[in-house]
Amino acid sequence: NKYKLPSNSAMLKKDFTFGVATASFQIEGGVSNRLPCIWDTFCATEGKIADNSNGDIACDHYNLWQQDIELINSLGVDAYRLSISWPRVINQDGSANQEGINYYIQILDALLAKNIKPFVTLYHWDLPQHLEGNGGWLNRETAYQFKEYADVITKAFGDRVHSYATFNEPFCSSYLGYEVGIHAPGIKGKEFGRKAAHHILLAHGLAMPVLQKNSPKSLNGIVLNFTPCYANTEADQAASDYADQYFNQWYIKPLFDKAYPEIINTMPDWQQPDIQDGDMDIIAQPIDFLGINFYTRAIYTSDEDEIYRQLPPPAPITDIGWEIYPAAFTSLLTSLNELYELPPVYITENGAAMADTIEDDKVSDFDRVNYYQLHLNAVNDAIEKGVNVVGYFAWSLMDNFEWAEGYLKRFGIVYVDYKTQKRTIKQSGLAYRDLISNR
Ligand code: GBH
Repeated sequence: NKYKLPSNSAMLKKDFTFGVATASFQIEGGVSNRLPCIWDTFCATEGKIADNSNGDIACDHYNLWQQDIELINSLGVDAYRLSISWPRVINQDGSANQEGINYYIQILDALLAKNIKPFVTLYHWDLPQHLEGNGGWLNRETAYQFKEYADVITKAFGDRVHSYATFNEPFCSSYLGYEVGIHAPGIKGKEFGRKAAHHILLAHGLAMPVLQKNSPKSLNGIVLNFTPCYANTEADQAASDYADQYFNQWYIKPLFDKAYPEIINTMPDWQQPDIQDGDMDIIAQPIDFLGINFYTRAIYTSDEDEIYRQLPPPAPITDIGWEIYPAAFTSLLTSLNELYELPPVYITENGAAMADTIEDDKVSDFDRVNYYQLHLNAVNDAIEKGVNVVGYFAWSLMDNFEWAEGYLKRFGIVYVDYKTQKRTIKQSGLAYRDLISNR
């Protein structure tokens, strides 16, 4: 129940950042103090969430934030990654909601008082519902609304924030939300995913100069998720490459190369994003850091209709069915490092849904401890191979609302009893605390 890294590991040096991460909709609750968002609506739609739950209370972090910051502090982390609920801080007319802004300022000040660096994500999927009413991310105008929101927030927060990320995982918002519809707003159709993705990337590019101007001292960038693509046979390699372009490179290539992957040229008109003159230059703004979220890999085979088809993940898998394959983490980092001129990299999320055994006041999660050990090693290997990884955040600080899985899947290094809202640090959390304090 201890994490071990080589004693000369760069991850054990003072300037490497260890943190924990959460997202607003997944932990806050406090629903009556904000405008509705697309996840409220999605949860209210029968059959969308595995346990028919919603985010009305979640971890009640809206009320329990002080004790949660004590908890974060007790883990000894250097940094805390949180997200801002757009519908809590901006009114329907676009003006600032001072009550919502003050809520976050209290949190930021409490973190700073404990020497914990705030890493703030502006968009972790909770789009204000009224903007979805105007087309959401299918409407180019939403990108300009996001820029305004970024302007209000960065002015209000002043110099409190160590790092801003514009978006968390544009892949999830666009593909899962607007193409396969298993996430809010639940829109389905191959004609929508790429269009939504383009407007999200445009919003990122429009907001970057605003962040740099209003918050010049913070590290400003974006968080992307990657699910590296594999093939079992030579014959399946082309299908796997296509999937990689479609699911992974689509979101990073425009940031560095001002272009979407080659496969865009083979896609029919009705699937094409609406790219206007200058858009690709706007998207490719310089970023101070790149956030990378990694959980698993995926194996593809060729398919006549869809070009690629994902094969069922082989064992070992986590509670949510994702394969445990840490070698993909190392090769992802080294391959991105070869493909692009990367700024410093933060691992902004990594973690696992695993079963917990609760006995008295002890929560045992040996499989999660093992997952973290394997993936910390994988990051260390990438650093040894020359990738400039400067920080690592565990997903997640505590069990929370796991999107379409509701409260059934637990990713926390802290256990949450949803009846009492009691938090108990799991074995995996205690091991994380020890790793950090023994540096
Ligand atoms: C993150 O998304 C989110 O940022 C966070 O809010 C969330 O709680 C956390 O992960 C856990 O889900 O079908 O085997 O190919 C991660 C999203 C996870 C999407 C892996 C693609 C592929 C699984 N990605 N998934 S597989």
